[in-house]
Amino acid sequence: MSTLNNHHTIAWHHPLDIPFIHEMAKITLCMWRSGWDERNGGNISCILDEQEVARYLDITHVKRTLEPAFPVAELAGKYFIVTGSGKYFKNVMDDPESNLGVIRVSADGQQLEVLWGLHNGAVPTSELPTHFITHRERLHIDPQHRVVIHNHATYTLAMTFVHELDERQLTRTLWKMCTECIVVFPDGVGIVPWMIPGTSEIGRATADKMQHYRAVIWPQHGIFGTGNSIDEAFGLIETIEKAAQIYMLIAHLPRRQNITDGELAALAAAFGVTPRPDILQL
Ligand code: 2HA
Ligand code: ZN
Repeated sequence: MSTLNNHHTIAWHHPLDIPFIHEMAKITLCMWRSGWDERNGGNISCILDEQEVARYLDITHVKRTLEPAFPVAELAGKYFIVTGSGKYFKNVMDDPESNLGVIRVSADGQQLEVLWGLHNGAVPTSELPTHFITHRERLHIDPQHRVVIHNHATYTLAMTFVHELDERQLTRTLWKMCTECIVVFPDGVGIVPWMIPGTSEIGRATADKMQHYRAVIWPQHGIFGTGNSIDEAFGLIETIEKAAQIYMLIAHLPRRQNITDGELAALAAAFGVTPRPDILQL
């Protein structure tokens, strides 16, 4: 790897010295170790600040351009670090340049400009349509939004086989599994129908849900979580997954006690969060 060292960029010797690349390598390895990203499962995209990218990479040098599935004028000029299509999360730490990419949406929104990584002709994640439309929707709602993470969280996926796929019912069940849940996702969890992954259609359906939720479940497939940072988006998925794990551990056992709806309402009040209405039965 060459060392860039001019007036605008900081000298660095290894991609893992770059904070936003190191953070992606760390989180992909963590997700793979959790068993949520078998083979090439899962994908991440994170909006980067132009100044932050320019500190480490030459943003005037476009290595190659790619066609997005559809024009993304609303994201024009934005920088993203993304996982590569078909890449294995377990390999990112050892070879970030083959498995990740830093891209910029061109000024007219018609092209993706590769600035770093995606070596050997690699392209961004197959779920880029879902990521892009989700970024667009979440940015409308929260200008601080930055991150979309998708993985195949095991118990969340298992739960979609045995629990009703009703957003209110599923959210209420999850809230009751761990005390922290209603505080972490007071807006609940959205669900789309089973659909073919990788398509603009599932992207649109997911992003429609993202107007109301920060996490969306794809039945029998996995979960999408969003947030203002990788920690926040990952923490959201982790918390939902923990609740789903508890559910799968106890669903078939007799229940002796529960967190009541009244207790959940009191908890939300104590932590200053407003739960999505019409879920708690008070
Ligand atoms: O990246 O997880 O949904 C592979 C997938 C597709
Ligand atoms: Zn997937």
